[in-house]
Amino acid sequence: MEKYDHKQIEKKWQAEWEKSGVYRADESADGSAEPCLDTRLGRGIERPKQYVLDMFPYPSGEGLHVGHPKGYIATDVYSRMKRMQGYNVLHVMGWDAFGLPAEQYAIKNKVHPRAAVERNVVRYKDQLLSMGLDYDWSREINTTDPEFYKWTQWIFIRMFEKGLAYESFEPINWCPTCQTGLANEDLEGAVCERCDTVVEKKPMRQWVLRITDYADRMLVDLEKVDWPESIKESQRNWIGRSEGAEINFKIKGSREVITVFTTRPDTLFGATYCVLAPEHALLVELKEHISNWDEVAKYCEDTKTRTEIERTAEGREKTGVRLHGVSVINPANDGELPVFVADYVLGHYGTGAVMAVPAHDERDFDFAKKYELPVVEVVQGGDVSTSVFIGSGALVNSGKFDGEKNEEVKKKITDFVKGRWVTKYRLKDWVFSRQRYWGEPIPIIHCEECGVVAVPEKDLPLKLPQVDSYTPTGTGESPLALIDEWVNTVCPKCGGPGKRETDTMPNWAGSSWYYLRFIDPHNDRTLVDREKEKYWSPVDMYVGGAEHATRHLIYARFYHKFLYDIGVVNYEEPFMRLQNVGLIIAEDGRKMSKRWGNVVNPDDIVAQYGADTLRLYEMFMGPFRQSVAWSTESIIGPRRFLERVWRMKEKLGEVGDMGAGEVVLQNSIKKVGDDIESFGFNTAISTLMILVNEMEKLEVVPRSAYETLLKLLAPFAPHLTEELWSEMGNKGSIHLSLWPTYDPAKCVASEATIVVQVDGKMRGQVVVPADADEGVVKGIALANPSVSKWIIGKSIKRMIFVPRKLLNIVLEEV
Ligand code: ANZ
Ligand code: ZN
Repeated sequence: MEKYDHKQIEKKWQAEWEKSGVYRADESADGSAEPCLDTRLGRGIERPKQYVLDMFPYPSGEGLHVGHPKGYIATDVYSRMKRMQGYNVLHVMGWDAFGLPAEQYAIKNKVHPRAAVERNVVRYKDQLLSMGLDYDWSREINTTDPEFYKWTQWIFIRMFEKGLAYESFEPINWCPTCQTGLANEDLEGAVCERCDTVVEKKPMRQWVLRITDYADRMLVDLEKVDWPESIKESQRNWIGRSEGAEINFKIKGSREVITVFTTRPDTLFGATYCVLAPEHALLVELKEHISNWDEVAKYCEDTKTRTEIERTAEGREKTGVRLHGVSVINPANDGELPVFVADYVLGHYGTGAVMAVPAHDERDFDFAKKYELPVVEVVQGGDVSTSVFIGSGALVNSGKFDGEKNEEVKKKITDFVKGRWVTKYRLKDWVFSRQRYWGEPIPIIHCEECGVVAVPEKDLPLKLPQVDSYTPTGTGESPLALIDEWVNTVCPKCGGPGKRETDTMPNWAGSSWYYLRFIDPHNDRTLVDREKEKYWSPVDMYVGGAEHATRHLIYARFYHKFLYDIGVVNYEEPFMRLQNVGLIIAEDGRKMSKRWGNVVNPDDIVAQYGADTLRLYEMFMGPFRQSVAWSTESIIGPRRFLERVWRMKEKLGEVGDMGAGEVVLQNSIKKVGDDIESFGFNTAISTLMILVNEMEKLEVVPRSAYETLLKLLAPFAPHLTEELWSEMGNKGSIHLSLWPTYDPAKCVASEATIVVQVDGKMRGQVVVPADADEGVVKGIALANPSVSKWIIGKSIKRMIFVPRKLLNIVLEEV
């Protein structure tokens, strides 16, 4: 009997699929009134569309390691099942190739970024192809392709026309290492996300997108999407909507007022001082009144280089300076209060000024202790002489409001002092300028006569010029500023001399809308055909890392809503379902990285064990969302499993039935389908393993049962199943065959949840078929990383098994 030889099978089928185009999306329904039909059962049934998408990669110089494809394999399994179930599937791949990493790689390796990207794309694509992924490669896109970034620039111009892209001169985050301005989303705490350098605040001219205009819709529409709750919650926090009051405090002896923003107007009677942010414009206006101006001015100057994260860090010692000669009147009780400047109050949130209530606000409490300011309790329930009280309770020291519940007087007190009830957001406008070479040029021309003018649409794409030196200038200008022939141009409005904008876009620009271009990748008239878009959008299933929660996923939703408003797209949200992929970490428990020398290259695994084994292993390692450690040793398990499926063909018979195993078969059809649908790939695979155990007990394996097994396994092991399917004499690809259906009557709900103990301590739970024996339960339990981590490296002495309930694994003593 010939052995399972992945080397022969895999390359052969990859070439065959490429030739026959099995994974091409059916375009017959694109932009036409005709539905797309499934005729596999003879009569035509309408095929619903299914758009499955991966967060497309930046093709790095190092190529893929085994951690990268985990998400791609998952969407591949998912889209294969969907295709077999009769969906018209769109599953696509492209390259997010602009941005700092590509540029830094190019500088380090002394190649032009374009050449580096081209080379890396070839390598990435080869690697993905070797894994048998079912992408429709006829739709491949690359964000650095002028035909693509023409539309990235086009969107910018539309935003500019609507007043959503504007020039600003405010201090922004500046990374001294990367030598570029950055958005808040590019920071990890106080440091640059790319290079870990502490960022500075630097005043400079830049382009900014008015994402805050969409804050509310982005918040409300989270209800419309089926995303992990944790991701929705990070977006809610990032957007940071807060309701509260704006209240005016009159400045004594002046006509000016300090307007504060507070979410706790109920504590107004307990305010004992006010604080202005160092950036607050009133400070300069009050200069005449401030007797210690020099001290104040120095404090403000010193604040400039400190980031917000630093300023608001919990537990950081509070600092500030009192404004001598300035005081304000509390509108609730006419009390006279001192005023400070302190950097724990931020210039860009609320009104840049607060009323401080030390009894009920942590930061104010710390500050008041340090500067010996009074603490006045107004909400009962704690002991404010020793600690701050932030709970709720009845009011005291609050005039006519005494005795009322604090929660209920917020609006009443606001009205009492003629305040305004308002909504504020933490989200900031998006700093969109980068002073780097490798990005989309911002399509703007500066003219002395006309001001800022957009590049006319007919001149798009505005191509990135070839340069000799693309290293940053260090002056805060992009390298493009050094190319006179490029900078000097004609104003499209008046024909006079103009200068091109030299900043480029951030690497998030292309990824904010790329998913639309896959729908219509070769359209040179519009970004995407509206009818095609209507058919394919929104993305039904989107898979990628959770680290994108407050970056790419915020930006893309903003872009999408804008495109909706200008009539480019038909739906308000881009991604209906989202699944987060857990990391694969290295065997040593660290992140896989060249730096640690612990990288496993998928090419080696594919060569030695085959792509099908790699795929099965990655889906079996543990729950999809969790991070798991790679173990080259464990790959042999999935490989042996495939060999067993391969050998089973020797026992095939045309007739015969599964006998008692029929229930297992029926259950497996249901469970594998349900599990793939919910991204429970590891349990789908255990189900298949149980089914194979059952089938191996038979003298003769019925052909129909074997075919069902192959179909259920096909999404995970597409090459092996295709080979066996064709050997059995079937016409056409197994990947276009009908997904098996089950008979609910024959499929008893017979599962049991078994508690797994190691040396008597509970280490996990596994779901198994109710009649599973000790061996089966052991196999499933050991596949569970939370159990196996207690066992690795030790030997099992004996096991105590209580059917349907418990498995206790007792280890040898060491
Ligand atoms: C008085 C007060 C009393 C406050 C109290 C809180 C508790 P969120 O929920 O994040 O919106 N605040 C307002 N503007 C600020 C700024 N620019 N920089 C720093 N802090 C600022 O927080 C709103 C609260 O944060 C406001 O309510 C204000 O302090 C402070 F017992 O006002 B509060
Ligand atoms: Zn940096």
